[in-house]
Amino acid sequence: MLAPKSQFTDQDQQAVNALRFMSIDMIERAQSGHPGSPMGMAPLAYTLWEKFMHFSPRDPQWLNRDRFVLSGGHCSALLYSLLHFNGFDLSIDDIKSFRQLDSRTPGHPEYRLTPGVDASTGPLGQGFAMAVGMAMAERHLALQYNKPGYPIIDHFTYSIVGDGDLMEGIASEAMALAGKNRLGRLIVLYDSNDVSLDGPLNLSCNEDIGERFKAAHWDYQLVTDGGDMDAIARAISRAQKSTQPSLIEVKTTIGYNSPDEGTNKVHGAPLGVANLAITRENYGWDYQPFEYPDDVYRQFAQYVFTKKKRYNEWRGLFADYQRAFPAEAEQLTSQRLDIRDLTNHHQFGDQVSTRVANSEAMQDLAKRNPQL
Ligand SMILES: Cc1ncc(C[n+]2csc(CCOP(=O)(O)OP(=O)(O)O)c2C)c(N)n1
Repeated sequence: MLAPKSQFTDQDQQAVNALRFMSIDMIERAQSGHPGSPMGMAPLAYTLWEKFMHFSPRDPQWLNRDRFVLSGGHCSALLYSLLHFNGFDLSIDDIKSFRQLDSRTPGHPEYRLTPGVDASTGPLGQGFAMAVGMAMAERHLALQYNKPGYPIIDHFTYSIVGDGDLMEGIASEAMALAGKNRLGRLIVLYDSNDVSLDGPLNLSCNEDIGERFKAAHWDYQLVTDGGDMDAIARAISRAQKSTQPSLIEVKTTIGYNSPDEGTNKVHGAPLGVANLAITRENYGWDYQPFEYPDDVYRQFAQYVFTKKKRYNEWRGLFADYQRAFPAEAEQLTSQRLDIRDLTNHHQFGDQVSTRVANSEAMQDLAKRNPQL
């Protein structure tokens, strides 16, 4: 029997390698950074961004864009490469300024500093928890603002997490909350490379992650080959249909195709001149640092072009919504809070915990600000 035809072409593979080499080039130039995971997870990130995620590089704050949280912020070079190739406002000079003071490409991604970055990450586990919060926000906004015939909020929240993220306590707490609330529009891809900062993962952890997530009412899938983009795409398609939050564990190789692949040597240091030369050869990558073929730019541009359709449709739908429900539309897009119901619950000098006072203020605000 013939194997089913792949939906990915040689051009896709070259674009994946461009993500790898841009990440490597940035780290090499800065003489600082984490090349291993970007190299291992480039195929899964590419599949997610190009084949599934809805975004608009011209309108990075689009209200109904799919959210993306790179929980392991140390892998930022990969995120910046994705943003650059997908046409966000992040130039090759920004890329070359990786990890320099005042640049838009700091060592760990920062929300509001870099267009297209949805969350500041770095402390492991926190990005996972922020993704859970974003999925809860999506659910809340959809319930508050969608009207029959006007599904103005219906995006997915995606996150890529690593071994270190899932070891953190905060990730367990957020996992439980997401499972309990059946956040079906939350899809987490787990870059499962069995290597962490100080060596093999099993130095500190031999937990069955899949069983843990299943116990918390998540949908769990395993992709055994992190280079198999068709398998990754099938898993994401399936996860999109689940009414539970999804964890897709993708087995990858840290520093894939470099001399020290599969070890912590490639976790947090530049490859170095000698190993980089071998890596270039292994990939057949004949380009100079920061030189990427036009074909690669064209390949990304094609995907970005196809994303315009949904964006434009949404703009049309939202324009109708604004006419039909002007008050709701204004509330949803306003950056201001209506503070008319904010009242003094206490006299100066009262003994009241900040937790209680905060809760009272939030409840007051929520009366006139259902977008909160
Ligand atoms: C809470 C927290 N503790 C420690 C660190 C330092 N740190 C950065 S990356 C890393 C290892 C992460 O391992 P993994 O998720 O497997 O990443 P990979 O080795 O695959 O790049 C550590 C311990 C951190 N960023 N946050």
